[in-house]
Amino acid sequence: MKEIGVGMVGYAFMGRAHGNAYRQVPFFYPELPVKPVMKAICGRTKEAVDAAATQMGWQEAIYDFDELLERDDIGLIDINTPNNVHVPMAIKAAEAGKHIICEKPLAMSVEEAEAGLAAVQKAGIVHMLCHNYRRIPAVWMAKQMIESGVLGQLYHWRATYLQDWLMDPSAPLFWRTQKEVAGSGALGDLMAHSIDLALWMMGDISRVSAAWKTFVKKRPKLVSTDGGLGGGGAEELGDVTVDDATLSLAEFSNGAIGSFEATRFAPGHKNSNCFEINGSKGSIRFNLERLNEIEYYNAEDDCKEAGFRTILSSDGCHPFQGLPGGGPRFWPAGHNIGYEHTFINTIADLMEGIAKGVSPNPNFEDGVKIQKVLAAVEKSCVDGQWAEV
Ligand code: SOE
Repeated sequence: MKEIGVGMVGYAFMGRAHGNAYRQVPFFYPELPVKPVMKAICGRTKEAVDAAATQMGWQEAIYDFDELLERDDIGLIDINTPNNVHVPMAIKAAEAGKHIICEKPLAMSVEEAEAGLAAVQKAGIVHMLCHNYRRIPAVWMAKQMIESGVLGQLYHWRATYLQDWLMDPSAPLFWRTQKEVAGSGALGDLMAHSIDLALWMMGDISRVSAAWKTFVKKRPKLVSTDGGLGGGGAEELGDVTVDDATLSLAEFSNGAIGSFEATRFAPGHKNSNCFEINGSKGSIRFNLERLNEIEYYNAEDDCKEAGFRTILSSDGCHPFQGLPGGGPRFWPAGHNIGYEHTFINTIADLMEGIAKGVSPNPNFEDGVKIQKVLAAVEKSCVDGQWAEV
């Protein structure tokens, strides 16, 4: 088996999710043509990077991104930083000839996303954007059902992505509350995932009409610099410059219409990423909090027996769940998988892509399309009008 050295930037929540995936992928995907080797993790705060390297099993800790790029034994750069440095880092990595996986959203603007795409295309490297929810077996199956015509003509897309972790008004300002670092709030952080799934399953969006709200407009300035919600306690308040919640209507090019809701202010919803699709022949619906299941209604069923059925997508016949020679990839049917497997499946497809020299979906091209929808939603929120994508 060939190997590729990985250099990962960032060690917070997403860094942990990606780091775990690199560790696990050779175990669950023994057939991979290329195996990742966890060469180095990179960040600016020495103690934190050192601790992350030890905990996750990276061979080295590096404190300078340029040093990571100089390493000949590193062929893949994994970017888990705040959003404002995604593209600048991706451009540098591409110029250094490294393959790239980057956290979402790709960029701060459409222009920046296009510059990132131009750089990876010019360099001819493999690129991927981490929208891990595509690679949930149930979600991948939903896409296959649509492609095979099970739902018929598509009429409706309905997505809600609800969380509640930022509701406490004493939670301090940090990068996710600052437009110049995050680009936007619930819009780019949460709705970006729903937009990615919608574009993938329903096709292009032609126009949107949206509204957003910031409920807590001022927060304590952050004292600590741990990159998360730790710290706070400062007397001085600063402005929250992103949306706490965004809602949007959408028209798709295929004639379907849709709605999106993304919020960090829905008590009780920890990571409730749901969608429902209605077509001429039936409906499907998905809820991340029950990620092993997809619900399906067949409009052609006999009236007496018709109803939503719950399909447990954990058998060898379901996407990602079986080994090529037969048998379960993870666990036997019904021994369910979780959040971390979405990243393991993503990294496995990235390794296949690197072996073949093909950028897996979603990649920077998809990133540009998502960014165009994000920009249109933002424009509509500001102008109070429908916005063309
Ligand atoms: C935000 O809370 C967050 O961590 C997002 O940044 C991730 O993309 C999402 O998958 C889970 O929630």
